Amino acid sequence: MKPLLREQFQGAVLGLRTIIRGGTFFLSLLIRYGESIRRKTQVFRCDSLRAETVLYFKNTSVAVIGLVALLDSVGFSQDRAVAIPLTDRVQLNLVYVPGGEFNQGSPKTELGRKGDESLRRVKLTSGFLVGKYPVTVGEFKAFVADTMYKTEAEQGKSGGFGFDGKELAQRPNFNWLSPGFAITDEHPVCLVTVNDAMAFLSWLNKKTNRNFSLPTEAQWEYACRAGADTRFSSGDNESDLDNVGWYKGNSGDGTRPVGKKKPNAFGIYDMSGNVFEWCSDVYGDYAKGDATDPNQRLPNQGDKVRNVLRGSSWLRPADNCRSAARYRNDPRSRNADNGFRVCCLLASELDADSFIDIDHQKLEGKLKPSR
Ligand SMILES: [Ca+2]
Repeated sequence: MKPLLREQFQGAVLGLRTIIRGGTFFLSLLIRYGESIRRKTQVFRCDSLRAETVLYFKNTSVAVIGLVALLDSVGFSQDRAVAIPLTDRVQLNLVYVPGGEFNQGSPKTELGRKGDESLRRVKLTSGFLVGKYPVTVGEFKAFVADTMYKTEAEQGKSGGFGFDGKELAQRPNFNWLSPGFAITDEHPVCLVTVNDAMAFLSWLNKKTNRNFSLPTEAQWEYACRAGADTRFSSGDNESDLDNVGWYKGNSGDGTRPVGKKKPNAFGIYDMSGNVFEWCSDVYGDYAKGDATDPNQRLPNQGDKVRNVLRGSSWLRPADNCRSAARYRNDPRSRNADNGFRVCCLLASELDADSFIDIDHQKLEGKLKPSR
């Protein structure tokens, strides 16, 4: 879908590798040169000069080794991007997110905070791959072309909730192909229900022999924050949100093509705003205390079963786009600001490597740079 981006990415990795190799070569020269000076100074028995020279080269070597390691680690994390071909033109881009711990929810002092965001420490024991973007119209088209799938908004007679120029309203002709505003293949798919998302995921799993799912609410927030405890992944202010997300304040009347704002620290785009994203959890209060790999299966007592939606949308104000903000809806609801993002839990880092090797090979064969 984005061959140019892919080439830029490969170019960056190649550049980094060249720097690392060049740095290593330079280091070996330094060591050899240092050795010859050391020998010479020994000959002249200039002990203090010798000691200084040795110290200098020792420190330089440590600095260069550190720099090489740093560059290498950057190259390593960049390598953790995966692209899976869906057709000969369309690819699904994924980012590797390592397991870890984070503070889910928001502190009581956070501006715009709601009562259902109680702070807790969450541990995610496994790394996972997550969509670099929300699933796009182009990617959803690939699925529909293969399966002739009809979304829930297309199945009945009442249609979905599209944008009527003022607000979301239900009309028979509103569906993922006609949400009430202009879209291209690069826009996030919207007007999809949980069942629609699950149908896409089961097609993807058959196609790739993997185990894709919707992210859990905790995986989603961890991936969204990318290490940031601020209101948005990019900072605390509305201007920070403007850098990373499409919301009511900057989007106009509709979704926007994915990947046009800045990514977060994990390299993931459009988490805040653009479309809400379905999560696998049923909405309910967070359980008290710390949690490991939480995935809520039961609603609060007396509540209907509703699925969690995260990230908010083009239709909502900044507060709703905070990383901790939670929303929920009937899993069958079909709105022009609801979409989803894929997730694939990995058993180990090794699993990520096998994924990357295989899919890069597939990619080389199937996606020609000329396209
Ligand atoms: Ca989003």
